[in-house]
Amino acid sequence: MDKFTRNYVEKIMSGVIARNPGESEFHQAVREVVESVASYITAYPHLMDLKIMERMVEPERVIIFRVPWMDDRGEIQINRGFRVQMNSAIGPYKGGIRFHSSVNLSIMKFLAFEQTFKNALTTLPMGGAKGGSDFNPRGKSDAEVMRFCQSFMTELQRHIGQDTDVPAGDIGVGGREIGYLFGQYKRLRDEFTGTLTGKGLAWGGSLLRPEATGYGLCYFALQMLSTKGESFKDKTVLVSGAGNVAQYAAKKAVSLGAKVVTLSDSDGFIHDPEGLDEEKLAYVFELKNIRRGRIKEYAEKFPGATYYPGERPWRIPCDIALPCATQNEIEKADAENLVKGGCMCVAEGANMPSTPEAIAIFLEHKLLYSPGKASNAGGVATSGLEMSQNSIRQKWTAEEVDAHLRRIMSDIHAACLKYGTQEDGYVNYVKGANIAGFIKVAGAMVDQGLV
Ligand code: NDP
Ligand code: 2IT
Repeated sequence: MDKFTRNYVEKIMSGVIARNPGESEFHQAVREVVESVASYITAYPHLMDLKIMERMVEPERVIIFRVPWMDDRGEIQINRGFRVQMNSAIGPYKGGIRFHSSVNLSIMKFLAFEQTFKNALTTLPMGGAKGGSDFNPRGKSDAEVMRFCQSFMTELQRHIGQDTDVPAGDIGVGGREIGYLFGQYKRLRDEFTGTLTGKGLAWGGSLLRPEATGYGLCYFALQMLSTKGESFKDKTVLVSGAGNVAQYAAKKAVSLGAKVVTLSDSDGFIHDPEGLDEEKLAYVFELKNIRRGRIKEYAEKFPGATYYPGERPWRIPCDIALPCATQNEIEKADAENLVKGGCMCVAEGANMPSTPEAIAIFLEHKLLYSPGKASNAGGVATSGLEMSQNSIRQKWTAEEVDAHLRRIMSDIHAACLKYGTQEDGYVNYVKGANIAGFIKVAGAMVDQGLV
């Protein structure tokens, strides 16, 4: 990077840090994108004159609201709700809702910022947004979750709509929560529209939306592996998380011939050296989705597996790592362990699971490494397909949706190769994804004038 471009990066970053003090996750996400696209921007000075990057880092709208609700004991609880509408240059705002005790404005902004570029990569017309609450669903009854969702939607409904902003799930928000949110939206607005995605199959949902992020991740990783003549066959795979993305990533990896040996949650991880099979996967689906249990129960059920409390999976030797839990779950020492353990490919299912120091290790050792905004885009892409089906009031078959998903993941991979292939042939997927996403959004912003 030349001096002029380096100065440009630091000028943008000092502005972002001054205007968003203490929001470290947001700073981290912005820096990664700005460092990737700065050389492109300084080569096209009109993008500097139009202050495209300065506009991209300022959300179009941020909504913060009180969410009061009553728990099962009759005690009043107050949570904070968020919706960050980051960028609508290429379509209505689109992005998930996260319910987790760690949710704050920094996390909402980083996710909405990432979403903007991810959605651009999907080839579909969707802007970027994210929402959520510091509500912790763990240990709550169905009735408490329902009352919380109804209160959350009572405020959110005035800011969303099928042509305005279309939320979906994320951590802590799955089919149950989308159901309660949709029911309240429909009641308040008296309209049955595709304003939320991830809906149930009987009421507007798309086949394969639950599977889409994990399946799409494996389709993308397969494309990465095939650049080296490799596949999932007989590979040892580490998966982190045990939720929606992790479950379907593990399922697809197993069906492609891999041996998946770990899963995790925020309390620890399980290592099953024999690998998950159909029976074990079915147990995990029942444990997590029906009983809402903890992953340590896996090791009680299958004695060949060991539970490691308070640890992450990354020190287990592997060929492929699929982080599918949360942001910054792979730190520098974890990345070093992965390299030491023989890992050749890290494909992110979660959003920003690797710290900048970890990414530097992957790039230095020339691993196949893809950022979440490229490799986990299958989820939001299939949300886009759900919106299409809602608009034309039709329902596609699983085969049709899967064919779209495969094509989209392959197009995203091609875009990464186009903008990320270095002179020595190494593909920097971070750079590729960021530049490809940026070009689309920036072009639309230029066309639409100063708005
Ligand atoms: P789920 O709520 O279904 O599962 C989340 C999993 O991650 C759980 O096992 C959870 O464990 C674990 N986890 C959450 N927070 C932490 C934490 N702070 N530290 C360690 N583990 C944690 O969420 P999803 O599977 O939907 O989401 C997982 C990741 O994928 C997130 O980064 C999300 O943003 C991303 N993503 C999701 C998409 C989707 O379609 N759902 C699409 C694209 C990306 P515990 O039960 O202990 O909290
Ligand atoms: O991070 C993500 O892409 C999601 N949580 C899915 C968003 C969506 O609108 O389907």
